[in-house]
Order: sequence, then C-alpha cells, then structure tokens
Amino acid sequence: MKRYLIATIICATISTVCCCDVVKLTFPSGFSLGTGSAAYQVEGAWNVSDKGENVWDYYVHNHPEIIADGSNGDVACNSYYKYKEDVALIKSTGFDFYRFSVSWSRVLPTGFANVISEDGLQYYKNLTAELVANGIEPIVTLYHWDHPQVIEEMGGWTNELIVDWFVAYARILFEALGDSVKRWVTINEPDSICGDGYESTRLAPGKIITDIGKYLCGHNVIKAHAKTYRMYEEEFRDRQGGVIGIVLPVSGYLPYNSSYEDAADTAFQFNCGWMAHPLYFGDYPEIMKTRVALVSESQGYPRSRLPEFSDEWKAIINGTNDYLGINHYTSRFVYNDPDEELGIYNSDSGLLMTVDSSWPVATSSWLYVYPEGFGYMLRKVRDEYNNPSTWVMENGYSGADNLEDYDRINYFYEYLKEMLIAVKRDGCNVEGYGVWSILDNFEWADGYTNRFGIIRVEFDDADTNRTTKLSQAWWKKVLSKRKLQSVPTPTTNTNTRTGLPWQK
Ligand code: PNW
Repeated sequence: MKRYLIATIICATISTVCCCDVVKLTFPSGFSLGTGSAAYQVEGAWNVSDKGENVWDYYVHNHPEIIADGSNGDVACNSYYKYKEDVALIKSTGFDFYRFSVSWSRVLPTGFANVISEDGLQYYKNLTAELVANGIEPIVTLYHWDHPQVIEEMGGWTNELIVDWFVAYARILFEALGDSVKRWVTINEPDSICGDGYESTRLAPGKIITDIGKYLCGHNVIKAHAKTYRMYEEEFRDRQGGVIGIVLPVSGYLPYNSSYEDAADTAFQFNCGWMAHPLYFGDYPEIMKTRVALVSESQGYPRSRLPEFSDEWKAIINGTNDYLGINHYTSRFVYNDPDEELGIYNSDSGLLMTVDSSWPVATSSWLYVYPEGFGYMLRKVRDEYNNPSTWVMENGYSGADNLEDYDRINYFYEYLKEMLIAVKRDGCNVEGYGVWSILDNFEWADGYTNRFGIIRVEFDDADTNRTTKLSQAWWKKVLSKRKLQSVPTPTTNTNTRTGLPWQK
C-alpha cells in the first residue's frame, strides 16, 4: 500500500497521462488476455483410436522413475473427452483466447504425412469450433514437446530430416484449421526441448548427448520453424491471413551488480538470442558464436559445436517471426564465472547465476518470484529486436494443492503490474498475455506434484473433476473490468511456508 502511494505521488509529480494510466493498472484497449495448455499435459486418451506413440508416452511408460510421483499423462485432465467443459470454464472466466497444442502422433499415427487420423484431426476441429462458437480465439501450438516416437528413433530433433517431416505435419494443420486459427505457434520452448531433452533426462527423450545435442537440436528447430513459416507464406497466408511465431522461455537476466551488465546481456543472448537472433537477423548472436568456438577449441573439438547456417539458410531464416512469443516465470542474477580467470571453462556462456535470498519460491524448485525481472526482460526484448510484436504466452505460479491460492493471485498481480508499466510507460509492444494454466495438469518430470492451474483438477478420481480456485474468481473480475484488481486478504492462512509475499 505504501509503495502504491509513493508511486502515485511520483507519477502525479511527473504528471503524464501515460503514467497515470499505468497507476490505474488498466489494460490497453485491444490487449488480448487468454490462457493455455499443452496436449500431453491435459488431453489423456493416450492410446485411443489410431493415435501413435509419442516421446512422452514412451518416456513415462519406460522411465517412471524419472517422474517425481511416478505418474504419467495417460489420463491427465481427460481434456480429450472434457474439452467442452474446459471451453465453458474458459468462457465463464472471460478469457479472450485459448492456446492449445496439437499432438503430432494423434494427427499422424505413423509420424509421417502418409496416414492422417480422421479421429485425431476431428478432435482438434471440434475443439477449435467449440472455441469459435463461444467467442474465444483459438491459438494453436503445432509442437509442445511430444513428437512421434518413431521420429525419435531416427534421432528426433538431432536429425535434420525432421525439418521436412515437421513442415508436412504443419501443412495438414494449416489446411484443416487455418480458416479459424489466425495465430500459430510453431514450436514451444526450444531451449527446454533441446537443453533438457538432449543433454539431460529432465524432459523426453532424455538423451544425454553431452556438448553436442543441445545446439544440434536448436539448429534443426530453427530450420523447421523457418521452413514452416515460408510454407505458410507461400501456400496459406493469402487466403488465411494468419500470423506465425515461435515461443521462447525467457527469464529475466539481471546483472548481479553494475559491473556485470555484459554478463547479463550474454545470458540473454544464450537464452532468447539463440533462437530470436536468427529469426530476426539471420544468424546466431556474435557472442554465442565467439564463446562456443572458444570453449569448443579448449575442449579439443576441431570446430565449434555451434553449427553454422549456410548463406542460403540464413536467407530462409531471416525475418520469419511475425510476433515473438515468450514464456516468462522467473529471474536470475548473473555474474562471470571466476574460474575463467584461471583459464578454466565450465560452460559455454562463462556465467554463473543466482537468486536473491529474499525472493519467494513456488513449489517448482526453479520458480523464484521476482516481478521486476519481468519488466526488465520485456524492455530488453524491446531494445534487442526493434520492439517486436510480443505475446507473453505463459506466465504463472505453481503452488500447493489449495483452492485458496492467495500466493498465486499475488504473483499474477505483481507480474501483471510490471508488464503494464513496461507496456504503458516504456512502450514495450506487448499485445497479448496468457495465464499458465487454465487447469492443474501433468507438469512433466514433476508429475502432478506441482499445480499451475487457476482451476483444480482431481487427479485421484476417474472423473477428473474441475473446481475453480480463488485465482479463477480473481481473473474473472480482472477480465470483466480489464483492470488489475487488488489482492484479497486471506481469511485463514493455510499455507505454512515462509517467505510468501503476503507474509512479508
Ligand atoms: C513451460 N524456466 O516450461 C512449459 O511450456 C509448460 O509446458 C510448463 O508446464 C510450464 O512452463 C511450467 O513449468 C518452462 O526454468 C520450464 O524458467 C522452465 C522454465 C520456464 C518454462
């Protein structure tokens, strides 16, 4: 409250219309507010009809020990059967859009375009039609981590042939859904797929291809994205008129102190720049090229582990992002690894990261709450890519299994406030924002132990019943007023963890 008053006084002093608008915390007209999910996290129905096996089906069935509670997405939220109920909940909350992803092997059981599952495709047609009938804009992610297992058996994202297979898959969806879908996401979070799936066991396929896997995967992701973009441009754009973008996970990377400005920039380039720089400028960021070449040499590799794009590929890739999709949850302080002064290279970036001990943490071990980092990151994106059209596709908070989720509401309030300041005061071109997530769902390696939903799902019951949480009611008010609402005060504080925002 005190901070709020001070901000008001400062704004009154500066006295600009823009600043007062910021203090009012209203959303600009035309700003789109929605929510999202991913196929494997919510659909269930893993083997109905002729659906093929995907990497997540394979991974959880063969390596349940990797999932925190040994669970899987066989049933998840049952959204394959309950999509109408989901859409009704999205509508009653008042969201403008729903971003869902398509399961590649549900549509193409063999993994390839030779066999199209009528049932699989029908499901996505039904879901899209249901959204449109309810006045909710469908935003479709073509790929949210669940490629066909058969493709993984041929190397998955480390095999360049995946580029053409992906394009063929995308074409089928543009054809089937493109009359209604006007905003497409090609690939969700390459950083996660490539870093956690090909150099660690955290995500499927869980292959540890040390030093090499991540960049090779990333290289093919960029090519698949760009070729899909070009195909849409050539075959669909004129008649469908949609836009296409990639979604990157971008944390706030702040200098640990003022002497680490360059380090914070390097962290950003290794994260967002890795994918965004090629899409906006045709090639990897210079600092990545220099650093990976240097460290590769020190490791005895004959050439840099970061692959190079030919001139032909650079031309294909350059300018293939209509908007930048960003998933933002958390921040880090960045500083240079002191070992490098001794000539020891521990990482390609040469950086170390930490958090401030005052930052509250969600139930996801990596999710430290630092709202200011959100605004910092948005301003960095504005400056790096000529203020691109930006859509925050995911932002959210994992909490305990609790309907009175004050900590989640507090998170949304603080993060949205920073976003509105970045938009209204600082001119960041953010046009949309998506809550992660509409439902509690299968949180990958964390199984069902971390709940991100504004609606609770009863996973222990075959009916997978949905119950709205307090944060859903809060969102309903925000959406009807198009303005941030104050955070309710807890009547009883059932959460015993320390350091949560309202306990400070
Ligand atoms: C996203 N980070 O992953 C995914 O797109 C979702 O499927 C997932 O459920 C959600 O975030 C919550 O985890 C992320 O370390 C994983 O900053 C890690 C980070 C961000 C996003």
